Amino acid sequence: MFYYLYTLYGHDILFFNVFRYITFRTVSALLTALFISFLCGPPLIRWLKRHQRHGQPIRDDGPASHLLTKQGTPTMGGTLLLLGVTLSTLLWANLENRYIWVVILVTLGFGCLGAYDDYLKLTKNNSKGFSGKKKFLIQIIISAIGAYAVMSIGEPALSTSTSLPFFKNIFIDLGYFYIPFGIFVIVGASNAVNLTDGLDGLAIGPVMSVAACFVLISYLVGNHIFANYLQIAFIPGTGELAIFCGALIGAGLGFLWFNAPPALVFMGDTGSLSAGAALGMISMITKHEFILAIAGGLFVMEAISVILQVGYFRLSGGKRIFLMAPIHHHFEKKGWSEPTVVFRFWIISIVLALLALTTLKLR
Ligand code: 57M
Repeated sequence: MFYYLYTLYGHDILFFNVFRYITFRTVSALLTALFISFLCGPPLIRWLKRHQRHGQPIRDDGPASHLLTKQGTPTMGGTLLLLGVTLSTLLWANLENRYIWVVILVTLGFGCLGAYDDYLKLTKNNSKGFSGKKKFLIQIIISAIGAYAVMSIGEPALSTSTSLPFFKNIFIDLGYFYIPFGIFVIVGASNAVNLTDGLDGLAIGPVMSVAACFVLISYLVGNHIFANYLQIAFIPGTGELAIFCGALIGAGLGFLWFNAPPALVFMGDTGSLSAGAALGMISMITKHEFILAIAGGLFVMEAISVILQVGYFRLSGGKRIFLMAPIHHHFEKKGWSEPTVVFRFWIISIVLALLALTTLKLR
């Protein structure tokens, strides 16, 4: 919306020219989303607590400490995240940019799916929720639509391609395999964040570090001078995604204010599925899906720990590789306190985001 102040009145009112700059609008989107979270957080948490008699159902087979400390905590705090991201992006992004609408709609689609799952868990008061198969099918459908939209909007030359880190100007054209690839990226990112969200603040930290990484990547990929200098894909219009990423960081900081240990609210599948899908979508539009795997390496590590644990458990007739999966529970079982696990996983995430950014130069 503010972008229109520049296009409509920038010539007459000099100050409005500031709204043309992506950098200014990205920082403004971050601060706006943070403000929205602080404003709406307390009343939303009170409302969630009032309408969730028992709060998040806590499984009895998890770490014993969880049963003692987490009973009654409301979930679906992801609505706060989605409110901040969506409102702030609508205020600060150029709404004629179709990439912005694709990311917002896919994010909200996954958010609604997660909210329905959270609602079923609450009404049934068990951690089962929506049928896994149906949930997975809906995720595939939304992701396929998102991938197709990216194909249709994108530059024809690169619409079905992706880039490889460390290689200059090498693009792999996936043709129609781009859609299954997109489904894998978006559904994979969404569920990896979902699995990671098992300790206070654990998921939102890396979501913000990855979003910060993609603020820069979106800006560079959308700027032909920087893209040519770094010899990465130049994709006009992706710069606006920096504003969405800025809003995601701001809303994430606001959510973390209430999710910091001991959490007053959990994001729920409402937040974890949507945040992961958003990052997956942005990595596809900027043609840096493999960079997402590096910057989001913590999410990859968590998902792989589950795959290895479940696979080995089935193949070995009940033996385990980890004390408990996902891997954050393994360290809890080894005696690390919850904040210790969270802060150390954040450190890993920040290092991975910095490594991911270095690949832009190491080509
Ligand atoms: C997503 N959900 C948290 C909260 C959050 C196949 C198996 C690995 C699946 C996995 C699973 O159930 N994953 C679901 C993780 C849950 O958090 C809710 O879910 C939302 C995210 N989707 O927003 O609403 C619990 O996590 C804790 N929590 C916090 N603070 C937060 O800010 O403390 C969450 C957010 C909450 C709360 O206690 O209730 C979760 O952990 O379920 N299963 C598991 O992760 C389980 N692992 C497991 O079964 N391992 C087995 C095999 C099957 C791999 C093994 O290792 O042998 C663990 N989780 C639980 N109990 N709850 C361990 C058992």
